[in-house]
This record gives sequence, structure tokens and C-alpha cells, in this order.
Amino acid sequence: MALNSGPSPGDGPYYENRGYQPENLYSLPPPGAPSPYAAYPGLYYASQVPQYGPRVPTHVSTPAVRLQPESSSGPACSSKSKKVLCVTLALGAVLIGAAAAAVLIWRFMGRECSVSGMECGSSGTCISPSYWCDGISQCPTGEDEIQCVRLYGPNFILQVYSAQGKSWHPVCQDDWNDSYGRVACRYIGYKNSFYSSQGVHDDTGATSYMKLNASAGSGDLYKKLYLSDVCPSKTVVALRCIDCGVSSAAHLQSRIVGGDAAAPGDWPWQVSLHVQGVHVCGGSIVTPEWIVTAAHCVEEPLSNPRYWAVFAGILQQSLMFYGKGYRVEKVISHPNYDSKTKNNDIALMKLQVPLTFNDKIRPVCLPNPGLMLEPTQPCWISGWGSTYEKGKTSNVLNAAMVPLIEPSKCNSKSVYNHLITPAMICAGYLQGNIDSCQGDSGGPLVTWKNSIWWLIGDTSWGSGCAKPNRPGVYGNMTVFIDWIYQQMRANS
Ligand code: 4AZ
Repeated sequence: MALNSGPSPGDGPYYENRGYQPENLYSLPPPGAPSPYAAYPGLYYASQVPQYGPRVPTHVSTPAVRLQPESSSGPACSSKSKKVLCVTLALGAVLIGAAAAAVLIWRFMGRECSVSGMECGSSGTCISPSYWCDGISQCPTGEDEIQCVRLYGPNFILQVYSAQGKSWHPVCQDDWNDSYGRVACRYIGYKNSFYSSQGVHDDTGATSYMKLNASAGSGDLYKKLYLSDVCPSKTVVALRCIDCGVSSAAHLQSRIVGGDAAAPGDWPWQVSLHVQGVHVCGGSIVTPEWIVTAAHCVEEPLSNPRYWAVFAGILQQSLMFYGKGYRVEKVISHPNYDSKTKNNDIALMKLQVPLTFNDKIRPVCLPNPGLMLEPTQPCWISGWGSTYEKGKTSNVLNAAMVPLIEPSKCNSKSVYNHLITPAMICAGYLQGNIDSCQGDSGGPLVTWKNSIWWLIGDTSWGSGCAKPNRPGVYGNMTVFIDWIYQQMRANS
């Protein structure tokens, strides 16, 4: 968390993921500069300096270097060496042509899939939408039957996708019980976790429901559900798979300049991710065994889980002892993470041993689709990052309130000039002063809604820290929700 040191020069926007990189992106800090990252100089200085150059529109082709032709093709290929050159060039042209044709065919087939059906993952197999979530697996690895249950909106309304109705419908509470709730949680991605299931008044305006026929089908929940226009109880299932988003933070109204020290239990989902005894990044607990962090924190060679130790429920770095902490079993980076643009900057860590929750260690809620946020929704960031640009990481956990910034504003010329993708979300103050900073990366951006704390983003990048017109940029969690649950299901 950072306090601005003064106005920035009129520099153009550029990616600066690690906050205390110097403004001159191509210069390195002096050798031996004090840094908690000194153990990883290559990682945190030289090799990771983001590349920024003028953006070239992709539809404008770069002029090819022209080979000056000799008078005509005949004499040009007359000598032996020239003949070899000609054959090589001709072969090259054929290969390029073949590659272009392959790309065109691949694109055409992709479009074909989106017209006549849905693609099974990225396998290239297309199936009709009416087979999607119909209780029978048609895709080679069953993708058509796995993303058919979701929790919707701030009240966790259980919805099931109907192949027949080709849309999502709430589940009618009639005949529903906790054991179906447990099954639904498992379908979503919560291995052995179930918190509550209750009937609530449906305020989603649904006109059709998924209704349970307990005697239908064998064990499969989907086969017991059918589309119905009536739900006699007029109540739908609100399902909580985990008791998430609870904190004892009671002093959130105090204005925090560059971050305020947190009290125990304020941000119980916040973890510190260590490599060889050094805090490197933050993360957020979402289940007893899953931590959300940023993909740029786990770039090679740190994608190896053996490097990492996870500290939960401790506010001071000085109380985290090397060798303690939770070991990591798996590190999973988003497959479409782009280290240059920081697009899709999200990763998951699976712990070897699940956390035991208490007042100081608790999960934050993953955002449900349909969770509507205000354009300038107040959010909170927390972490052990530097308290000023180019400073060292903090011993104590700090937190600050930062409002969301509308994408159009954040992408404007004077701010990040179109560097913000839909997988990113901006938060902070255009006047500067309060921001996340180096060492906060991977940590949470949360908001409070319906008396629950929701994970809205993971700290990703920004140009410096707390500078005017350079707010913090966060991974946009709602965009990653399907991917997160998919990983939780596949790696349980
Ligand atoms: C970092 O390197 C970092 N001011 C995090 C956030 C911001 C800049 C850098 C945003 O961890």
C-alpha cells in the first residue's frame, strides 16, 4: 500500500507490474540495491521489466524487405548458387502459403462450431447446444455436462442450465434438501464443502424453474431436474457451499492514507506467499485448500510449488518463520496469461494440507455472476507491499479503501490508454495518494455487499505507486470464475 511522494512527470502510460521499477524501464537498479527480492535478482529486475513500445495496429502489415529483382526471372536463376536460392525461396513461399491455408481452415472450422453448435473445451469437437447439460455426456471429456450448475447473484441462488430451455433457471425449493445441496456444491467445484441450503423468495423474476423429481433418474442430480413453469412453494434454493466473506473489520470508515495497519481478523482471507523465507506476493483464501493469487507471481521458475510457503492468520512478517507455513501441492497459472500485457493475471495454489478456519483464517467469497457492482463501488485492498514507491515491503499488514474506476475512464488517453482489457479492473484515485504497490501483487481487492465480503480482483499491476492518473490494476475476478471452479473440480 503506498502513499504518493509527488506528482508524476508527463510520462506516457506503460506496464509496470512491479511497482518499484524505475520510470526508465530499460535501466536496472544499482547492483546490491537493498531489496527483499535480492534472492531473485533475475526475476525481479532484469528479466521482468515489462516491454512497452508503440502499439502497432495488427491490420497494418509491416512492409516486407524487398529483394531487388534482377532484370527478369530467367537470368536471375541462371547461375548454380542463384538456382539454390530460387529453389529455397520457392519452397519458403509454398510453406508460408500452406501455413496461411491451415490458419484459414482452422478459423473457418471454429466459426462453423459457433454457428452449428458448441465446442467441447478446446478440443475442436462441436456438439449441438441441445446436448449441453442434458445429463448425457457427449464431449470426449464430458465438458458438456460440467458447467451446468452455478450460484447466481448476491443471494447465492442456485441455477441449473436447461438444455431444453437453453438458459439458466433457478431451482425450485420443493422437495429439495441438504443432501442435494451437497451434490450441487460438488458439481460446482467444492470438494467436500457445504454450508447451507435454504428456500428464499425468488426475486430474479424467473418464469420457469428447474424442479426436482426425486424418484427420477438414478444418482445423477441433473436427471432428476426438469423444466417447469410452476414452483408451488414460490421459493427457490439459495445455496452456500462455504461460510465465506465474514470478517471482524469494524473500522472501515476511517480514511486511510497509503494504508492503515490491519487488526487481527479484519482481512482473514489474506495470505503471505513466501519463497525461501521472503514475502514475495499476497494471495486470498477461497477454500480450505485453494489460494487465489496473480499469475505474474508464479512465473518460471516459481511455478514449481516447492518454492512456496503460505502464511495465514499472521499480521506481521517478523512472526512468519521460515520452514513453518503451509506447503503448496500445485501451482496453476491461467493458460491465457500474457506476461507482457498482464492479461489474465491469475493463478491458483492448492495447499498440501487444508487450512483450519478460525477468526483469523477464513475464506473470502468468489463473486457470483449477477453480482452487480456500482461503477465506483468502494473496495478494499490489503497487503504487505511497500508503503511508498521503491520502498521495501511492510512488516505489518496494511489495508486501504479504493473505489472502482470505470473501464472507459481507466482506458482513457490520460490514464492507461487502452491497456486495460476486460480481464482487468481498475481501482484507486486519479489524484493519486492511495494505491497498492510492490509486494501487494496477488493479494485481494474485495468489496462488501449484502453483508458479505467478495473477492473482486487480485492485485496485478500499475505504473508506479499512488501516482496521479496511474491507479492500480487488478485481475477482474468475475471473468475468471468459470476457470477457477473448473480447476477446483479437475484438481480435487
Ligand atoms: C507490484 O509490483 C505492484 N500501483 C502492485 C501494484 C501496483 C504496482 C506494482 C499498482 O506488486
